[in-house]
Amino acid sequence: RILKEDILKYLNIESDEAQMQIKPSKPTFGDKTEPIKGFQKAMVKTMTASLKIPHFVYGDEIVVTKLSQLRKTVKKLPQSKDVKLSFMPFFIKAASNALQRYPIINATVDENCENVTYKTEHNIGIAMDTKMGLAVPVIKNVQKLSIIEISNELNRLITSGRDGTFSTEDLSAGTFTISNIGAIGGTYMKPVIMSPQLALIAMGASQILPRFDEFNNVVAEEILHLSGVADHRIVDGATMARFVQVLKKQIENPYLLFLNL
Ligand code: CAO
Repeated sequence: RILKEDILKYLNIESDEAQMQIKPSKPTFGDKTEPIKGFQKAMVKTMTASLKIPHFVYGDEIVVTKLSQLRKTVKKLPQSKDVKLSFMPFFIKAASNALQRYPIINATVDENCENVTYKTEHNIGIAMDTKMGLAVPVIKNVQKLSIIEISNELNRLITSGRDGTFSTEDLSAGTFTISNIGAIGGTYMKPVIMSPQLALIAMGASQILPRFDEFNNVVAEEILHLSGVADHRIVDGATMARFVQVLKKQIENPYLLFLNL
């Protein structure tokens, strides 16, 4: 059962403010027309362009039991009391490690689909639900950052999203995107590529579910579902599947994030 407090926690807002946001807005009488502007206008342009691309969707489940335990252990450390370490910095690092092995996933394509550019920087866009609407700020050069550095940069961008203070630089030069829709809720998604990028992954909400262990005993595991999409003109299903399997292995065995084996 999802408690109201859980929803408030996910939304990260105070209860009075939440009352306003969770309750459906009061019915108004008469139709209302308003101009499409700002981030929504950008969404019209980018999503219309993206949906012209032949996408394929690929999904898998990821066991995050060990990652959750790691987060709980880190949270208890006195030196981490000022660090807000959600699942995201781990997902971002795992994606970057996997991108190193599959550079075609971190490439862009030109408008007429004649040239592919392999990018050296892992500039990972984060789909973000901000008060202005959907924004995709970018964490630059993830391949050079530690998980704590990624977390600090993510939290800076979350604050900018909340305050409406993104710079143009924050919103540009993405080479791959992650959408953590699970922070709000939901299991599966069919995401849309951020053209000219070639792939994107979306993470669902983690759930405790029964699974079999190696001795065929039923055990409780924390599981989330990943839904990935790729531009099928350039990326084939097998490459995307291999990329996701590397990423999945890193998330399921978090020590691999540091060793990147
Ligand atoms: N499953 C379960 N719990 C999750 C979760 C998931 N997939 N993702 C986050 N959570 C938990 C976090 O662990 C945190 O709990 P604790 O405080 O106990 O650690 C809580 O939810 C709040 O997380 P958060 O939202 O503050 O932080 P985040 O780094 O996980 O996510 C951001 C940041 C920006 C990705 C997220 O806030 C957001 O905007 N998500 C929506 C993305 C979106 O709109 N996608 C759609 C794109 S297409 O329109």
